[in-house]
Amino acid sequence: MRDNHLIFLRDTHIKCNRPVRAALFQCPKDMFPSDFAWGAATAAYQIEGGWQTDGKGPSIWDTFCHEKGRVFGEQNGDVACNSYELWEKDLECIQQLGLTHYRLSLSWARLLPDGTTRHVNQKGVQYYNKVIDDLLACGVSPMVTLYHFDLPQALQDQGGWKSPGIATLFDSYARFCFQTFGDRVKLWLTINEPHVCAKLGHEDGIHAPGLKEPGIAAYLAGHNMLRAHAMAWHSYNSFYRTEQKGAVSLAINSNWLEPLHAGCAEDIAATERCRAFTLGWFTWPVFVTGDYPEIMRSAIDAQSKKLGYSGSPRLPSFSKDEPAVLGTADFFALNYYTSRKVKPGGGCEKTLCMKSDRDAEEVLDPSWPICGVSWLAVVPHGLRNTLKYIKDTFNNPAVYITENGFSQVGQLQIDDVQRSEFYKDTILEVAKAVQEDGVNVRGYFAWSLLDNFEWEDGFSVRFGLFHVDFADAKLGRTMYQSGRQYAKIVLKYR
Ligand code: GBH
Repeated sequence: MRDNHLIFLRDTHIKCNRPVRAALFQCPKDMFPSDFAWGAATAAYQIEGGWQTDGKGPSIWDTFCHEKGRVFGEQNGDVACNSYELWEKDLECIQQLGLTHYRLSLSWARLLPDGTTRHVNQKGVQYYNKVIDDLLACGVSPMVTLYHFDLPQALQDQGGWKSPGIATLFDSYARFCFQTFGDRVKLWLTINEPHVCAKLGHEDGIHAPGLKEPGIAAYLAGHNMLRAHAMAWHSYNSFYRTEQKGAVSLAINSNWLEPLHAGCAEDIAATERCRAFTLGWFTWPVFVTGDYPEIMRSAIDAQSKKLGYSGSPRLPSFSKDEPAVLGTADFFALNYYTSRKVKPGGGCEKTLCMKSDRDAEEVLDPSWPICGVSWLAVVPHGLRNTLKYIKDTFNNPAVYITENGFSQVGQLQIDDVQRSEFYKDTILEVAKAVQEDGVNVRGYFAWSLLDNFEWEDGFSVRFGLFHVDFADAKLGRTMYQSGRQYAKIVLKYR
């Protein structure tokens, strides 16, 4: 298989069947593989600021935030944590946590202001070179995401993710990054959460580019994201892998899903549909069949027929003349936050939309605590279940948990006891997945290193292991108690 030569992804030295105790710190030191990645994650638009500094081009998030009514309190990422200027402060935070890995994303428009390689912004290259070199000098390995929601506005003006040509433009950008940084970066993610980019950006309109074209645009955008990802993976495979010896994947977000009523056939079927339209949408093409899940396609086609839609199939097909999508991931990258119960719902909508195609509604279990933002029900065992599902469904891949976290809203609480407990509880579930379920988990990245710009919620939702004082021009970073807790965990198990 492709990944045989990826030494660091082999599972041969994972010790399994160690006793997993009831509390994390009672577990032996070798509960996790010795080369396990202990990290934290961020994304360019959420932390960098410097939105037009040193020749950076605008991205769709710059545009979106500058429109009225898009983001909580009309806030934006113009300055955010100012990591463009304060990177060394972030590095101090990383060192205080004792991390082995740091996940960051590159701003496409900072490197290529109009999105194309016709013009390279050397200041942008210098910035990321410094970040990467500083990390390596401190013994921290970078994991780099090429795209975390921030398309260059110049490319949106040409149709963005809805335009088929975006795939080759993304591929050129990816090659440029492999060429420029790949001597030092060994873990790559092409696109972060294509599901979120496609649906929130093109169906619901609550993320940039703010399109509300239900039932059509999200499927098209998602399709072009998969084509773009596949092209970039093949470029790496053909031109860079032998020399650079890294690994490339895409980050998949997924809730853990269960039928609302365990024995109810309708709820079970709704759960299957819901899974197909979320996790399945982007994993079946890459890991399973090279095409979308059959139940997704048949549901969409049936709904088109029922509502008298006569255009070309809303869910596109992959062309045999293009690089195959199947097999284009060297590992599985999972962003896990929460769980949902599922029942039928939405199928009676009278207009085309994903809700009616999917006919499955996600609801909360009242026993789950809601922590911070309303969507984040805290269900640590949902992570273990998801990991086991990934092992069983995708033929036991190497898995990195590329995001997982807990948010805070309202009154600032530096002694965030609940979040500290959350990290212990969740990482214990990861230990069980490794030891009791034999899942080949290779790393865990907390979201996030810093409080940052939380998209449509602006700065009102805080996910950081470090608090950032956005009211103060110095943007001081202060470690939360949960940061100290995570540092203790990393120190014991790294
Ligand atoms: C991640 O997405 C992002 O990758 C990251 O940038 C972000 O900061 C982090 O989560 C924390 O939110 O209001 O019911 O429509 C996680 C997936 C998808 C979870 C959108 C919240 C909105 C739920 N997110 N979802 S709803």
